[in-house]
Formats: sequence, structure tokens, C-alpha cells
Amino acid sequence: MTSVPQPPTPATTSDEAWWRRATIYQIWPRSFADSDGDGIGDLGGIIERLDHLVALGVDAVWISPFYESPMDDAGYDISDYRSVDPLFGTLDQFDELVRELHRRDLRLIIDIVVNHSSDEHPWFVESRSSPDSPQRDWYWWRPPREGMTGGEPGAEPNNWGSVFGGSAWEWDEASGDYYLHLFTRKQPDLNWEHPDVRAAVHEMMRWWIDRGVDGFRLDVINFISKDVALPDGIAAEGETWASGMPHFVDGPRIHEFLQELRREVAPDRDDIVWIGEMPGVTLAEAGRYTDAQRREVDMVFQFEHVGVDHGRGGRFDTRPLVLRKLKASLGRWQVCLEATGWNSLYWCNHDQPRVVSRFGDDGEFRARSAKMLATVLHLHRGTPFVYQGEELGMTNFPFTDLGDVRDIETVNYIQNTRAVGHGDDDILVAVNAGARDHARTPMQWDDSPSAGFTDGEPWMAVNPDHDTVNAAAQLDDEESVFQHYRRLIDLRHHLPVVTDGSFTTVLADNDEIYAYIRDDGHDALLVLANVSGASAPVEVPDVESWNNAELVITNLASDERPTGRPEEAHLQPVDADLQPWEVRVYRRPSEV
Ligand code: TEU
Repeated sequence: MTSVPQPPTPATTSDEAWWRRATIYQIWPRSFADSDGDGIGDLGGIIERLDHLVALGVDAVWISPFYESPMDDAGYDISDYRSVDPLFGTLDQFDELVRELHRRDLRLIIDIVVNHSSDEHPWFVESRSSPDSPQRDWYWWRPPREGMTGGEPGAEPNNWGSVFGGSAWEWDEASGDYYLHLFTRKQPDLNWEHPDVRAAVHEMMRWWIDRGVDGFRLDVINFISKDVALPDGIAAEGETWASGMPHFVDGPRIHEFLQELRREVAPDRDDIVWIGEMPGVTLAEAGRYTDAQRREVDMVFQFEHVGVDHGRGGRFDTRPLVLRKLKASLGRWQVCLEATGWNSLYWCNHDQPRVVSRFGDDGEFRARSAKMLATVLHLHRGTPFVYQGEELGMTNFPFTDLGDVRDIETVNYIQNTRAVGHGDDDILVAVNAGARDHARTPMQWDDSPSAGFTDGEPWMAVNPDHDTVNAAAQLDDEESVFQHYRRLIDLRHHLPVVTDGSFTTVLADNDEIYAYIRDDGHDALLVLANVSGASAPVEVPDVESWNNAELVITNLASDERPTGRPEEAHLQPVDADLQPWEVRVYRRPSEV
């Protein structure tokens, strides 16, 4: 028997699952911290920077893929599931990281990418070697359309488009079939219908549990069960490729596969957290996935709220934020998952532009609006995620040259839109609004030329604002964005209503104010936020009941507060106009 390392003491003792009271910090290893001077972040760099996470007060860390990979999709294309890519370090360093995290009472969540592997994974290499390979059916191989020759336009087995542009099928001349890849052609989809595929995944994940991990973030896990008939999708007018989503999102055997996964990997480890990344997941399905009784996943990453500013063209087709839509979306998830489910709460990750540039003001009110957005998010019901640099109020990168982007999705977008005649100026606007590259610039540790990220040449340019936006400048500044995040995380640890309280939207139709009430029968919290750059009046319902409430957190700097002193802030009426991007959170005894 392999020994299972003891989990660390939970952040707060409670009979509930620890992750309900936790805040999880996401590290994208390539851009977090570089320990060996090659310009690329690594595990050694993470180990050196753990005190930053301790100072912030988070409970767990999720690390994006660090496994061996050709890096076609920045590591989300894995060629060896039981390894550390030499770029990122060694398995010994991974073990050291687990020890160092656990020593600090921090848990480790790893990223499992098993909807697809890399085309360089030995499973795919074998599968591709011949139609007669015993592993042929580990992936989705299909012949060309009836009467057509493989490789000719329109011969693809169906009309599904890849998430990253073009067809989702790649013709393999040598073995005479197409294979399915919902993402890049170097990310062939695994066939979960095959029991040996599932068994291989279970075994691999048990191996990581034995190495001490405390949880899993499962990449696009609601795509693993496909309609085996692989029917055509409905293409929009004038488009060649259709979304295949209706045929693989929350597919026919998804609940069975997830229950089996949890049962086979960690049947008696209730402390392991399971987080499912689920693009396109419906509310009804999310309720099922996160119903604790069903033992599937503990929370899902859903995408509705990060799509509210998207037009038909998705991330590269953004519109100004309509606050009502954002509130309605998050509010719907709050209410629908209240009884049996659980939410994950995020603005940022390695796939999203920086939230302060997106929904806030990354100019004059950068710090204030970053704190407001953090407060609004963290006081919803669910588990909040902080993405590296978000706690500093890091901003989007001001791209002026399309040659500076690195992400495959952006590179493909540029190529495909140029091919249909779009000019670079328009493309630049789209890229500046929505590209994943914004999240992937090096972490800003200090104001030195490489922002303290590396002693070498950073693999991607550092955001020029690192001379003012950096960790060194914020750690000891009580009024920094960092300290505000720390206070929010601390509030969650000490105030049960943040975890347990019911959620009620107020002023749903107001287009400037984001307001809601949390109530656990003991305490009530009122969150009032101005999501606009102009001061805004606020009509607090039942305002008298809040008159003597305590102001638990605000984002105004001391010289910006009406009284100048936090302990006197309550002297300001609850319904006083909110300043641009201001947030106030009040607490009073519950009246329920
Ligand atoms: O993302 C899933 C996904 O479908 C989108 O969020 C996506 O990243 C895309 O940009 C839509 O525009 C996950 C990972 O988080 C992402 O980094 C990977 O590229 C993708 O899966 C494939 O593994």
C-alpha cells in the first residue's frame, strides 16, 4: 500500500467541507515566478514565493498544467500525465512543493486535462499507428463522408468547428481516417466510451493522490461524454463550421462518468475537492453536478457571467458591460444552486482578460475599482478564486503589435480574420479587448525591469505598468488592492454569513449599482457597489433597518472617506450617494 499523506488542518474547523470557507489561488506556472533564469516560470519559483500566498491568507492553490507537453496550448496538451515538464522542474520539486504547501496549511489542487491528450502522448501515437491498433478506439476516428476523399473540403465526418477555429477534424493520411479535436489539432479528444480509457485516467489520478494532492480542477470535463452518432451541428448563416456543443456538452453518460471517476479515484477521501470546468453548462445540470448527494463534483466553473459582454463572435467581439445582465446572471446562479449545489466565484483566470480592465477602470480608479470588483465577487455565496496578479489589480497588456501575442487561440484568430480580409487595426482592438494573453503576462513582483519575475529574458513581455502595479509596493500598504483582498479572505474565515447566508438581489434593474443582501439568520450583510465612473444615488430598501449597521469593509482610501476615519464611516448615511466605483458592506443582526 502506498501511504497517503495526511491532509493539512483546514483553515477553519467546521463539520462542512473545508472548501466552502476557502479562497483558492490560481497559479499559471509559466508566468508566476522563474527560479532558473530561463525566462519561464517554474515550480522552484512557486516554492520561493509561497510567503506571498501566506500573507494573502488563501487556503489552497490550484496550479495549471505543469506536465510534459509540446506546449501547443500552453500545457493543456499533455504528453505524459505523470511527469513535470523539464521547463517547469522535476517530480522531486513537485514533492517539495506539496510538503512546503502543507507545512503552511495550504492545500494543492492540480489541473487534470483528460477530455483530450496531446497528439504526442504515447496513447495517441499508438492509436494513430494503424486502424488495427489495440488503442485505435481510445480516440475518435472516423472515415471521410460517404463518397468523398479524405482531406478534400467538406469530407470531414461532421461540420463541428474547433474552439480555436477551423474544423474539429484532422485528416490523418497515413492511417486513412479523421480524428476529432475539439481544441487544437494537437489535442485529440479521448474516447471516454472505452472502459480502458477511463481506467487509465482513474489510475493516473490515484497516483497523484498518493503524491499528496488535495484536489482536482477538471478541464472541460462536461465535454467528455459525446453523442456517439456525432451528428452535424447547425451552422450560422454564412458559416462553414457549426458548434457541436449540443452533442457533447453535458452529454448522455456524463453523470455516470463523473460518479465513477470519484468512486474509483478517491472513494473514502471526503477532503479531496473536485472542481469541474464546464463551458456551456446549464443551471439545471450544474445543480445535479454539485448536489453533494450525487458525489460528482463539488463546484463547477460556469461561463455565463464572463460571456455577458460577448457578441456572437465571443471573446473577440466584446460589447460594453450592461450591469443588469451581469447581476441577473450571477444572481440566477446564486438562487438556483442555493438548496443543494455550490458556486465557484471568479472574474479572472488564465483564459480571461483582467477584470479591472474589463468591468472596472484601469486608469484613474484602478485600485478603487479593483477592490470594488473583488468585494462584489467574494461576498457572493460560493468559493472565490483569485488568479495570480488579480490581488494586485493587474491590468490588460496594451498590445500595439500583433506579433507580441503568444496564445494559440489569439494567433489563430489573427490568421483567420486576416485571411477573410480584416485589417490589423480592427484585429488589434479585438485582441486588446478579449485575448487570453492579458492573463498570461509575467506576475509583477516589483518595479525592476523584469518585474522580479525572472533574472533572464521573460518569455512574454511584462506589462509596462509594473513600475507602479507590483507586489512589493502593495504588501505593506494598508490601502493597497492586495490588503483589500487579504481583508476579504479574512472576513470569509471569520464571518459565517459570508459562506452560509442566503442571497437576495436588491435594485436588480439599476444599471450602476450592484447590491445584494446575505443573511444566515444571525447576521445580515448589505453589499452596495457603484459599478460606474460617476457618483450614483442609491435607494436602499428598508433603509431604517440599516441605520446603525456596522461598516465592515469599504474601498475608499482614508483621505477619500467623508469622515476620514474608518471607525466613523458609519456616520455617513447608508443611502448617501456612492462615489465612482465605491463599495460599502454593512453588517447588522439578522431580522429573520
Ligand atoms: O478552457 C475551456 C474553454 O473552452 C474556454 O474557456 C477556452 O479557453 C476558450 O478560450 C474559449 O474561447 C480550458 C482551459 O482553461 C484552456 O486554457 C484550454 O485551452 C482549454 O480548456 C483546452 O484544454
